[in-house]
Amino acid sequence: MEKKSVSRRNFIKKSTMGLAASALLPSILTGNRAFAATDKKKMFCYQCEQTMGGKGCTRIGVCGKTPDVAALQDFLIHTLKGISIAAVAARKVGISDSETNQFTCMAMFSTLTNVEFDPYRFEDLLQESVALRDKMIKRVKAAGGTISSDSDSLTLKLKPSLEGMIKQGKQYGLMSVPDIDPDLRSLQHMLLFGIKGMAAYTDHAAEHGQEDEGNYEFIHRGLAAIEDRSLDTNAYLGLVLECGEKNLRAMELLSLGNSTAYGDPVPTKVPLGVKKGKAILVSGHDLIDLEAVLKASAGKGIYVYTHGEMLPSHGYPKLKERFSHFYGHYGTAWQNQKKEFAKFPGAILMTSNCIQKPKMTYKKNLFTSGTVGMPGLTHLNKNNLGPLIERALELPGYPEDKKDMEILTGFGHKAVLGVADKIVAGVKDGSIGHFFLVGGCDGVKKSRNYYTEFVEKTPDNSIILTLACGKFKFFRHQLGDINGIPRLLDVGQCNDAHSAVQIAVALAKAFDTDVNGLPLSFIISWYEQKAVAILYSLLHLGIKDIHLGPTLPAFVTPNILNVLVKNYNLTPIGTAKGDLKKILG
Ligand code: FSO
Ligand code: SF4
Repeated sequence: MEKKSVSRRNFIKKSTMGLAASALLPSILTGNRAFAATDKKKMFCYQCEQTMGGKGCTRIGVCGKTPDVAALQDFLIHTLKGISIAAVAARKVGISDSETNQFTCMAMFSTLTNVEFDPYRFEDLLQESVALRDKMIKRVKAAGGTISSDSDSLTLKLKPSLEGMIKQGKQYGLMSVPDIDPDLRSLQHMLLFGIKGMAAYTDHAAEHGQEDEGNYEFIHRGLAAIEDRSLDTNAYLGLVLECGEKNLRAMELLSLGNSTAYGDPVPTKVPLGVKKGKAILVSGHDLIDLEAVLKASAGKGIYVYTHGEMLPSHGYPKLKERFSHFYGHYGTAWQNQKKEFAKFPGAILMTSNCIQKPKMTYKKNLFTSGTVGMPGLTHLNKNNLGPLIERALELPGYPEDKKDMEILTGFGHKAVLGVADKIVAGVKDGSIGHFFLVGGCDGVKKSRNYYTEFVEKTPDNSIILTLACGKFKFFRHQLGDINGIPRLLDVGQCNDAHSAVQIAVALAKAFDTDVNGLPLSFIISWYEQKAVAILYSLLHLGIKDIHLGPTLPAFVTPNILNVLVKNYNLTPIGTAKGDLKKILG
């Protein structure tokens, strides 16, 4: 494979140049004028759990995505299918292009829920996408290869204006292929959303220089397959499971990147209180950007706090040891940011999803980096954090120390397996009766309180592994310990599902069984497409009896759900009490 030629960080967003993008938007981008009054369905998106009415967002996204941005995202995905068809042909003649591979992942990532809301960013991505496609087609032809597909994703030309691209993009909505069998469409969308999640992890891992040609090959083959009208349901089911397999590898690479850079996570106490002084809050998943913030803010009287999915970063020894101003954790999960960011007395950096449209009260304090973006916010990169630091110094910070409890994080697979003998002995002598993995995403719905209640009701002789932002439903709970092992173990971010799998596989080995033979239950909460990819990884591993909630994906038809129920006994969550009774007998 060719060496990396570009970094996604080289891409300068228009908002980076100091333009408040929202102020520049023509009315077509901010109002409803782009669409005929009779057109009630201005968009269609059902990729996440909070989709309107459990069916689909058709007028505006519950997440705030506008019909214009939805059209641009759909259009971008379509052009990426063109790149993918060309990339599949290119590999047949020995060409794999690093720039195209990385671009595909970064562009896919920008279409995940709560990532990129800036239409101008999609204009740039579309132009880059079509340029890369054309370059790839030329290279295939020059190498004697052939591209036989008749998909217009290979030939379409972009309209010259953003307004034109929005209109053009309307043709490529999720429901745009007429007369397609609903089960086939369901599987195509399952594949698309899984690839989106996998692409996000692949993009993060590539930042660390951790890449695998096999994953890029799959992403292109999978996206190209969605344009292939000859495939049947079995072929798509196979690709969905392969997506799960490749996603495990993507998460492994990210885990490797993080621990190579910052050490293997170790159990670490994280204060929930605050220190007197100026303050910066870092949210999202990107540890490289967090490190850059720590470097840029050192020696300036600023304390750095984590928010949301950034909590497990405290467990990485090389971050904790090097930066004494890396203090504690503030707030909970993404859906509470409007309330929590408004009260934070410092500057805030969002390094990945999930961003929400900011309130005026804290808009000037909020910055974005990486793939995430929002019109009107200043986008930064790790080499240019000046505006974040300046804003933190302008804002009051905390006037005095305030104590609160401490919580524990840093229970990656190496830390947990370091006490494997104690765990095995505990299971053998009956002091540990069951393991639960209660993890995944948090979200707005009240029905997510199931996860809090579930954890509260688990028996005292059970261990709870948790990961991702779903942990904020119970992260302050004091569950005690079993023979010195805390009952609540924070394995990490959503991508650390890889670590949880390592723990499960090692325990299965110790007990001479498989993961399904362990006293281990998976209680998963999903929200966006990374969680979708993780679910496929668990299915690929053959894990059965997964309890999934708070609702099932709208993009899975009853027939496809039946297949998952029949083969994996995938179960929607019921009541905490009822499910626990069923599980424990
Ligand atoms: Fe949460 Fe958002 Fe980590 Fe997701 S912050 S919901 S699965 O983006 O990535 O768990
Ligand atoms: Fe609706 Fe979710 Fe799509 Fe946003 S990402 S438009 S909330 S389905």
